[in-house]
Amino acid sequence: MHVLVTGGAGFIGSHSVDALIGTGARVRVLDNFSSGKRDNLPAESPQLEIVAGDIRDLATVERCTGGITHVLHLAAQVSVAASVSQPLNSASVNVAGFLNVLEASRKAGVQRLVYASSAAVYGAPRRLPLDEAAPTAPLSPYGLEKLINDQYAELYRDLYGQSNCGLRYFNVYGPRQDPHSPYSGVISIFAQRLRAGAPITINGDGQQTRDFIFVGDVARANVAALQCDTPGVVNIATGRSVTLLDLVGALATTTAKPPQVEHGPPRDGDIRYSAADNTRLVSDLRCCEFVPLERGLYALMADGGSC
Ligand code: UD2
Repeated sequence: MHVLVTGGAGFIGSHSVDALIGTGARVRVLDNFSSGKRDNLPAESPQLEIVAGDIRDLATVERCTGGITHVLHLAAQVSVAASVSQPLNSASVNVAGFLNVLEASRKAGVQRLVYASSAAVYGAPRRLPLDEAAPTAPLSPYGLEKLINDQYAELYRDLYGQSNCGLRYFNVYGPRQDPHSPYSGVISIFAQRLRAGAPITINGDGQQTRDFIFVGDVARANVAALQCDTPGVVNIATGRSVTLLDLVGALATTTAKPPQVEHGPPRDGDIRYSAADNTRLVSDLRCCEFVPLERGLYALMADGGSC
């Protein structure tokens, strides 16, 4: 495979690049380094080429798809909050930029396109667990943009027979997730505060549930999705949800001192319970083993360790 990874210097992107290089693939990263970091990528690899550029520029994307067999499209405006405060900018990256990648991939005759969708397309679940046929009702421009991606991808399958697949990531955690960014997940925030010996704040009673998946598992799923021809959308989750209190308990086993826990008010618009049906991930992408939460947290707290 000769794979173009857009957003390859980011959190999920850089782990996917590592996994792809591990399979022997050649990789071309396209990243504008707005949130991605050069340091996330291997210092030197004959298999790796890095292009600094923006997916909003069609000519750049077209140049980058030259000679490419597979595309993993992860570049995005990933902040839900920023999608609310700056919807035009968000759509320019997440809709127009996505379309550039879709169209350039089609014109270049790329064999397979895999792109990042999101559990945000489901909004507040009406029934659990969420399978891919669950009703979609995004609560933010970000969620809507990802849903539009799914619809465009389906249209390109129908119109042009393009082989593509959208991955609906649930709560991804692991090394290289930036705890300071506005879209930081709760685990990266808690890990950073525990390392600093600072208290952690649980929003509400801590009984809310999430499906936390280790980034190494996500990278493996990305590679598996590139290597098969499964169409449509696939939930990327472990199939096991835990409460926030359970999460704190698991984190406590990785630290010498018990964490100081404070409770704040529930977060506005917070989803109470989330749980994923990952049957398609297991049966179609054949990803059936997931790093247990305790082990993933240990790797994270050991700073940058892998599982
Ligand atoms: C994800 C998105 C969020 C929004 C939501 C829609 C991320 C990081 N967050 O939120 O922007 O799209 O999905 O479904 O992608 N929490 C604490 N203390 C903290 C931080 C968080 O208690 O310091 C709680 C938070 O209130 C929530 C849980 O931890 O109940 C998980 O929060 P999250 O932001 O990691 O993920 P999620 O799924 O709520």
